[in-house]
Amino acid sequence: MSETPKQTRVLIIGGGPAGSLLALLLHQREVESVILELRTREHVLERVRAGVIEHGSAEVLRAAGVAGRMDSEGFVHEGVQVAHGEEMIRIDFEGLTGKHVTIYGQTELQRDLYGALDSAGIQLLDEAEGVRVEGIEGDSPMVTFERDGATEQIRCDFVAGCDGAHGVSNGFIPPSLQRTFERTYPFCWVGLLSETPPISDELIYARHERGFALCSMRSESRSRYYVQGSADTTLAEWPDDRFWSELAARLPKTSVASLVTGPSIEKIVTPLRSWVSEPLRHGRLLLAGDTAHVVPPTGAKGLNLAISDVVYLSDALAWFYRAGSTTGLEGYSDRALARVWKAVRFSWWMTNMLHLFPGMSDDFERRLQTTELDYLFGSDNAQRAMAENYVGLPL
Ligand code: RFL
Ligand code: PHB
Repeated sequence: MSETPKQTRVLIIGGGPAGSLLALLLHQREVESVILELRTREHVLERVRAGVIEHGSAEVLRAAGVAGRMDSEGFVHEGVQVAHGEEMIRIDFEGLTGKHVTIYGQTELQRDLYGALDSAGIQLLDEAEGVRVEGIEGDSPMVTFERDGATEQIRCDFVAGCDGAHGVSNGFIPPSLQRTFERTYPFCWVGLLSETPPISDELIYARHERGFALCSMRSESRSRYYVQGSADTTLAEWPDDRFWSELAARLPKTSVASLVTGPSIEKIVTPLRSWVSEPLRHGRLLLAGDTAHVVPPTGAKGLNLAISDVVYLSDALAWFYRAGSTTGLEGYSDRALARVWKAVRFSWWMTNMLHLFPGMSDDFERRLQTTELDYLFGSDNAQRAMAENYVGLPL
């Protein structure tokens, strides 16, 4: 294990995409940082998560020097398919917005980020447990944690909380100064990864009377699929056979003809919720990514918000170190939240339009849902609005 430094400028809690990219962006601006990660590197690199990189996020990764593999191995997608029963339309991102998205697994991106941290000599202390902070209301917070059986301390100028939805940083803001907003959706997603060629060249988002389904991919020979399940479902209820037949039942017959099934190599159940905690700053503590906001995966926005947060945060910190100005830091929370809420809205819209809501016996709500799709299918303007949000609003 590498030796723990006694102090640093920015102490980053969490070595996921938000924390790793923040450290790189700061390094480019000559601001030193240290990352504390709870898990082992191997564990972080094994997590299968996001797949869609927005147009602007890809540009950020290029400017940070970590896009080499993404550009050579990722897939440029100029549109997505939206299905409703047997009907299917294409949302033409490139034609409607002049932009596209890149399909590149978060697992691969995380590998690239760790490689870049190592090349830059940025310290990532993994297996750091029990992290706690003191003095965030003053000028030099102290961070204490346990590592390799010893209690360690690092003094810093700022603490960046990037420890994801199950982290602790968000809890360092006094509850009386925090406001949280939450919507839990009454269903979850069952996800399956398989060593099979993707069903189509583009992602398919499907609404069906049996529930939502999504077809995505990781490579020419690896596919990622999701189906909506009940809120309390467990993996035990989803043997591969059931998953494949349920997926096939929810897709248009023309697509099912190209579905290649095979054994799963990974399977998850993930709940769907929207959750935002405001503000993103308290004294010298700054929050970024899933620790401050979670969106349902339907809009493919979580990773992209982690990226935009750390772009804004690295700007604010660089400004502080370059010019001694706290203006950027003071404006960070509002600037980041303005973009976060637009992604919350889009993810909520996609989720509402495409899922079967168990309580939706109400004919009025059902009609509105199908009318929303009908409108999207028939209106260039509605398609443009979806495309604009999907490829990512400007940073
Ligand atoms: P992460 O990735 O959870 O990383 C946080 C890191 O902090 C560590 N940690 C701690 N470290 C120190 N001390 C503690 N006390 C700690 N507690 C936790 C963790 O071990 C971890 O390494 O959060 P970050 O960096 O904010 O990144 C957020 C993204 O990972 C997340 O938003 C996306 O994966 C969401 N997401 C998607 N986002 C997209 O933009 N496009 C997609 O297509 C997309 N698909 C998805 C998704 C998330 C999914 N799941 C599983 C929730 C699909 C799914 C199924
Ligand atoms: C994925 O490929 O895992 C994926 C793609 C699009 C989403 C969510 C997940 O909206």
